[in-house]
Parts: sequence; structure tokens; C-alpha cells
Amino acid sequence: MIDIFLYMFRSQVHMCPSMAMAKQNDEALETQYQKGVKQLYEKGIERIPNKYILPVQERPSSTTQVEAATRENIKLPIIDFAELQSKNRPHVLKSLADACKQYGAFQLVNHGISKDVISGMVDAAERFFRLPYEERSKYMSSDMEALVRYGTSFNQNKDNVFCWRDFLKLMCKPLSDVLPHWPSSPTDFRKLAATYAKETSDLFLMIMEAILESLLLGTKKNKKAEEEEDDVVTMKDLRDGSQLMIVNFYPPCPEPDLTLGMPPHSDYGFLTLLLQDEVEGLQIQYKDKWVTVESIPNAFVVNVGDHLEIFSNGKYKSVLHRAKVNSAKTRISVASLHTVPFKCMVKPCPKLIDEANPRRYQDTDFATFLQYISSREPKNKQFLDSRKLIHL
Ligand SMILES: O=C(O)CCC(=O)C(=O)O
Repeated sequence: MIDIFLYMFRSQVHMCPSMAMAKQNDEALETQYQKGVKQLYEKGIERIPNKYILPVQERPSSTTQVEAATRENIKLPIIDFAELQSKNRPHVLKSLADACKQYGAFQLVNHGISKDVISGMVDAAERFFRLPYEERSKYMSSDMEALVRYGTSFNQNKDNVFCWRDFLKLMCKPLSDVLPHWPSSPTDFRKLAATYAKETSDLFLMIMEAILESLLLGTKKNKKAEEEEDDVVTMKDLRDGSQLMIVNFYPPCPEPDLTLGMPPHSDYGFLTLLLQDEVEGLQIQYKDKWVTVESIPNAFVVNVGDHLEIFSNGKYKSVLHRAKVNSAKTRISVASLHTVPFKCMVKPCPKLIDEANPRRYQDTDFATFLQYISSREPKNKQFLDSRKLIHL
């Protein structure tokens, strides 16, 4: 250890003035990047710093697949939630199952959350990001388990290349415990975001009931408690589970073809309810092509997460997705990630394992996921791959 310090000290002593200046400049730039992309955009930059430039093969423009997918007019399936409550339920359950198998995602319309609740959330988010940096930065933290975390990029402590987004993450449960920690400014932020969190949580539970039914697993309503034990994850676990809300802010980017707002990743939970404003940017991977997800006013993009892929023993697939940025408009999205309680193990459901479908994944929990992502740059579906017993 002493040797290392000696070496560092000597290398500083012997640094020529131009090297020392360059080092200072690098440090100043790093400090600037840590403050986020909104700050950078507001400086009026015309080129993006190297820190944000992806290797050629990872850039959104490096592929013609997107145009190909657009030409083929590939669209996410649309599930009408009101129809799910009608006599058409069996038919809609079949569409739901197909969407979760083939795309790992679907658009949900007529879900019952009012336009006012949705626009209230987006408006509160917009006003939060409009606050001076000093106010927003009160919530900056490198602790991945913090109840509230403001930050930039994906994991700003680890990312080699930064992505073009700032974010606010809010743990949502139990709501009455976490609420006093949420931003107190704008003054109505807590009220609007709490209403939105509560309503998305209720909706998540209703979608999960349908998903369990589509997997031919009953829900509590229609079966005995001991039978429910067998499913490993119960509706009670989901009700008592964790909810994380991520408010993403992507300011205009002068060179959107060189970077991404979010790199390709899958979400860890059972389901994510994603709300995008009218500016498109979300893309999902479908049959090795990147497909832009149309922005439907007031609809949710529902993503299957890694925990549901594990629980369904691979029957439903978590979706690989990314966010593109653009040079003209700020984009806001709100992702609400839902899963079982922090310490609860997620395992393949025994009823979905048999000779033809052997167990495909190891058990996992949320804590293992957090350890995994805090220790490296998250890429693609690497975490889920690390839990696989069988590689197909
Ligand atoms: O902004 C988007 O469309 C994607 C956001 C996302 O993937 C996330 O928050 O995990």
C-alpha cells in the first residue's frame, strides 16, 4: 500500500506543468459530467464530449435493422385492459400470453388510470427537472439502496461511457414511510407522484392476476392457500413487494447518433409499467431487430422483467430495450418497476417444470441483483444470463 502511495506521489512530483494542467482539466470535466446532461445541454454545446461517445458497433446508427423493422411495420401488441374484464377475458388472456412469449412487452390501453393522474405525474417530473441543480442535487447518492436517488447515466460510478440521461429514482413502499424522503420541491411533487405510484401498483397487481391466469396458475380468488404455496410466488408477495419508480429525463442531444439515453438492458422485476411522453425514443429488440415503440397517449408499455422470466421458467421472456435520444426535444419517461419483497427468493414455479421443461434458472433475489449491477457496467441481459442453468 505504502509503495502505491509513494508511486502516486512521485508521479505527481515529476509531472510536467502541461501534464498537471491536463490532469486538472480532466478532473474538472469529470466533475461536470457527474452533474448530468441537463447541465451540459444548457451550456449550448454543439458536439458531445468523448465521455458520451459509444464504440461504433454500439451506436444506435450502426445498424440498418431499425429501418428494416420500421419498413416491416412491426408494432407491439396492444392489450385492452377493459376487454380483459369482459366476457372476452379468455381471448385477451391468450393475446397477453402471446405478447409475453414473443415480445416480452405490450402496450396497455383502457387501464383505468385517469389522464389527470398521468399528466400530473409527467408535469411534476418536468417541474422537478426544471429546478436549479443545487435543489436537484440534494438527492444525489451513490448508495444503490437509497430511498431517493438523483443521478445521471446508468451507473455513474462505474460506466466507462456515460449515457445521455439524468434520473430520479424513488423507492415507493411502504409509501407512508418513504414519502417524507421524496423531494419536497415542487411543493405538489409528493402528492402527484404518490397518487401515480399507488395507482400503478394497483394496476400492476391486476395485470399480474391475469398473467398468472395466462400461465394456467390460479390466483388466490379461485384456489386454496396450500395450493398457492406451490406457486412459490403468491399474490401476497406481490402485494407486499417492492416498487421502484424511475423518472428519466433526456434533454436534446446535439449528436444523437453517437450515444444512447439508456443502453440495452432488461429490467430486474416481474413487470415494468413504462409511461413515455409524446416524444418517441424507446426501442425493444424483436427478432434481433431494434423496433421503435410508438408513443400512444396515456398508454403504458408493459415490459416483462427478469423475475417473471425466471418464475415462468423461460415461458415468458424479459425484453431487451434501450432509449434513443434526439436533437430537437426533451423526452421524459416514468418507469415503475414491480417485484416481490427485497429478501424474497424468485424461483421457477414448480408447476411450470417437467421433463419437457426442466428447470432453467437458479433462484435469485433482489439483493443479488443490486450487488451485481453495483459492481459492473450493466449490459444486455447479463444478469439473467448469470442465473441460467440451461443456455438455449
Ligand atoms: O425511457 C425509456 O423509454 C426507457 C426507460 C427504461 O428502460 C428504464 O427506466 O429502465
